[in-house]
Amino acid sequence: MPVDAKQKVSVIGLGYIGLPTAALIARGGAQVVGIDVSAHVVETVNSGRVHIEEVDLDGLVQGVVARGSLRASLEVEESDVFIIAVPTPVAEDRAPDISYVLKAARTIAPVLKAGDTVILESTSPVGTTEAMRDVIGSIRPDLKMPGTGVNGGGAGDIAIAYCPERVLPGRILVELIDNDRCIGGITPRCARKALGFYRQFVRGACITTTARAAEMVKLVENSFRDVNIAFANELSVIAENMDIDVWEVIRLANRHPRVNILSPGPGVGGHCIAVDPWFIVHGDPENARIIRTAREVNDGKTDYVVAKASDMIDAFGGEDIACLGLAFKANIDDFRESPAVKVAARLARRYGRRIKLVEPYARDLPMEFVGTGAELIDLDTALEQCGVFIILVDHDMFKSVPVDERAGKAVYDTRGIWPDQPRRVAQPAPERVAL
Ligand code: SAJ
Repeated sequence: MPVDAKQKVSVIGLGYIGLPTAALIARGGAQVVGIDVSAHVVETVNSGRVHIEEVDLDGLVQGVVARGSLRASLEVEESDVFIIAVPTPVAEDRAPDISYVLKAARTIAPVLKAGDTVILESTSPVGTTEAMRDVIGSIRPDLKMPGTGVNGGGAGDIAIAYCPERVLPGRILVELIDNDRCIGGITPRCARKALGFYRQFVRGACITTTARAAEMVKLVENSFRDVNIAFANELSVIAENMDIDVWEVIRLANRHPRVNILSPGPGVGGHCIAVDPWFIVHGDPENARIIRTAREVNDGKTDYVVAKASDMIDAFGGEDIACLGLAFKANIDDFRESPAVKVAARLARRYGRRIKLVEPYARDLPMEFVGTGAELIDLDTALEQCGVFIILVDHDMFKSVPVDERAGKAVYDTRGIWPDQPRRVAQPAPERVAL
């Protein structure tokens, strides 16, 4: 979709959201500068390459850099629109860390001019966009800030808004264009200004609200999913204790027209769903009871899987163990915050070289396994060599193994991908007869 070619857009932070966003806007026709603190990232992008894995991103970046519509820099410069897409991690005590957002605000403040638009996209605790406005206002007393009367206030000389990304890793370039966007202004006028910008390249509906509501919307979306996965994970433990197949129960319950239970697994991974609920808990610890418990249930599921997998491994003596999958979810090569890595690494520390890792998306042995004796092998070798299978990720390649190829294997299946696997019972060790 065409973007006003006279417009200059700066994207602060060239990560998983910033770089695809910058490249898409550049493809639309605007002049885009990507700002990053890493010289390596800046050099990589300026040479038309990418430092992150995302479907089709490499070709897109190569094209827009070659055409001169995207370049990267360590230094901010004057622009018409500034998009901030920097990390907002949680600290050890689960408190959100918005220091990168405030640092980005301090960095752009000196180059802002009346008429500019500043949009925060990073997942942020409620109130962060206003905090960013106050930081900018304190550095630029000559600019009226929208909203509260900072530097004269009123409508403000610049527009400040919050617009969360909600794209799914692996589909980022598609979803950046097709998904609906929720655009929260510090004032309604700020929201309208940001809306005009997004409408140039977003096909989905763009809906305006306040900055605080938009901040909460993002946190609520990911908490909704975390709570619902926790429900499925809790069911899976209860069903296992009752010797019932949880997958069958969920399949049948979901035939109810208004029930839609998600899938259990070895825990929740990735850098969003397992993190963002803590922003709400931190904002209102007394009342965010279900949200906190869901986090605990999902993290607890990982410990539970380690214990159950260990029981099975112990029951099958000296056999080699295949851990199927390390990615944080199916069919992607992203291992960040992966419960599969956590489970397999703990098993590797306990069982050493008996642990074989099968991950078609990994080129090398991930760091967590160095020195454990565990090794990366392919699926065929695992099927020949291993007697015990711990299924951690539902990659299509694993799902398609026919039942005769896995006959006789002992399987602990956290994703329910081999429902027809015959149960293998461990033989008790033969009693020694005293001579
Ligand atoms: N998972 C389950 N059971 C399920 C669904 C997921 O155990 O039924 C697990 C996955 O295996 C994975 C984790 O949850 O470990 C997260 O996977 P996901 O596919 O639900 O989500 P992400 O982290 O890839 O992307 C999410 C998306 N949020 C929602 O679906 C509400 C995405 O739209 C957001 O933009 C993204 O987080 C983000 O950046 O916040």
